[in-house]
Amino acid sequence: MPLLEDLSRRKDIVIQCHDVPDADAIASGFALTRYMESRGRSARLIYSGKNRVTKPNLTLMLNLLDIPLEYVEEMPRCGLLVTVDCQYGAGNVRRFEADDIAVLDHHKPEMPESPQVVIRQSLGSCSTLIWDLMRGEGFGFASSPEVYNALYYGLYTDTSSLAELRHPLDRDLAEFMPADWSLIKRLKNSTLSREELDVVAGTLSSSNLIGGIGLLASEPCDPNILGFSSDIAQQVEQFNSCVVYCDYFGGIKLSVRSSVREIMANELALFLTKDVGSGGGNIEKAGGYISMECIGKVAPGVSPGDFLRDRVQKYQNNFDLVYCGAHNVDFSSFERYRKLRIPLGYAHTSDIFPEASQISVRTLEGDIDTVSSADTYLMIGISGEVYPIKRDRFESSYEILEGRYVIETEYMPVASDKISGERKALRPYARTCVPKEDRFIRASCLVKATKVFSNWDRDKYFYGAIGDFIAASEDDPSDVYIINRDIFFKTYKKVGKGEL
Ligand SMILES: [Mn+2]
Repeated sequence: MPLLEDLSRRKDIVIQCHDVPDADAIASGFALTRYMESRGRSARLIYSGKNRVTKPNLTLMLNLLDIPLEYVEEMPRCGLLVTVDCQYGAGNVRRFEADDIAVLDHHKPEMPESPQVVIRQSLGSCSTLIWDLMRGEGFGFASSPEVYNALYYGLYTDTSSLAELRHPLDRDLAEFMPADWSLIKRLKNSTLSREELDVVAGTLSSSNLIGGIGLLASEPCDPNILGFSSDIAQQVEQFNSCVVYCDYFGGIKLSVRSSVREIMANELALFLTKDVGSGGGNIEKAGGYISMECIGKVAPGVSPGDFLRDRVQKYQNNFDLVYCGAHNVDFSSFERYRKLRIPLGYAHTSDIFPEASQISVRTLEGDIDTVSSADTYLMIGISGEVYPIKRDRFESSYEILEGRYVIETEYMPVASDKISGERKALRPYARTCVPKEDRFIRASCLVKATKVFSNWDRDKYFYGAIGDFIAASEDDPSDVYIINRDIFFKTYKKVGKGEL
């Protein structure tokens, strides 16, 4: 039985937000109560802790959306306790005794997953998780726009005004249906109290410049306020990019901005949080979280501020830049590899949308923009990674196979028309192909992180970490690309001496 339906069959359901609830927690809990009502059940929505909700945008949210959030000191009668946007027993939520517990959250897991404990750390908000579950169980959002508006606002506030969307599902929620923009506008323009204005001022008055990156520490604050400080710091001429951070739930939260082609904010955020948290966003704006506990394992005794400063420094000292068509990498000196004949997917962009449509393909790695034409195909790799390829290059490199395309990936790519907004899943358009026998590349394992600027997209680059491979086709060394280490070993084989 699907999870929410299963939960809705319990008696005396109580849904608990974390202490000092934010818009994401409130939206998640509210949506869940409405789901229970849609199944003919009722649930109480509560929070506890030392402080009541006073933030102006939150009290307005509760009033405008008519959200029955109750402050409690003691647990009401409870058959099932569901914590949203937090985990049962964690430090940020009052612990109440309960026999039957469910957890729906998107923070760093602090408890084992189980059928009733769903923690999706890769999502930008808990609202995304709740929306995805409710949509999957047939909740009618169209007839309950207030539920969608709440979830939209939860996502909006947790991702610094949608600038730091991480997962394709976050983007899907943001575009699912039109939000009530006049409502969102009212809420978003009542977020800053005068105390918070002081926090912003304090942050901006203490900037450091490390190489070309501005590093600014903030007093603990709401992610939105952090994003706001970051937006201002980005305007500083000397900063190629900037990182603003503050203490946040047992770690630090980061907001990252970039103004130059050589640094993509999302990639910088991933680098800074690698192995110690999570990060993501788009090329200009991104965010992330670093857990204290993880720093303790990687660099015991180091403060989060020093840890971050060190990572920022490392980031700048440690990468090569390769511009396609204008590089001096000697690929002929690299080892020769053959692409294994593993079936891959491909689709004609002109099958999906009429020719010359501006399209955007949503994948786990982010959105890829291109224009549909009879000469542009999309390749779908073994891990569901997508990249555009020109028809002549495709025809010289791949053989078409008969039969249906079947591959399971964590998130199946979706293409949308950028003008009309129409969305189509790639799967029905995908066909199967295999690399031709005689396709060789020259490749080398990276000993230094490298950014490759391709001809496909002027604004983005492919980031290769140490251990990934840099490669070029033997007959066209100007076409340089990066291949993820795991994918490389699954799809390429070194050509032995006898085969040369
Ligand atoms: Mn949240």
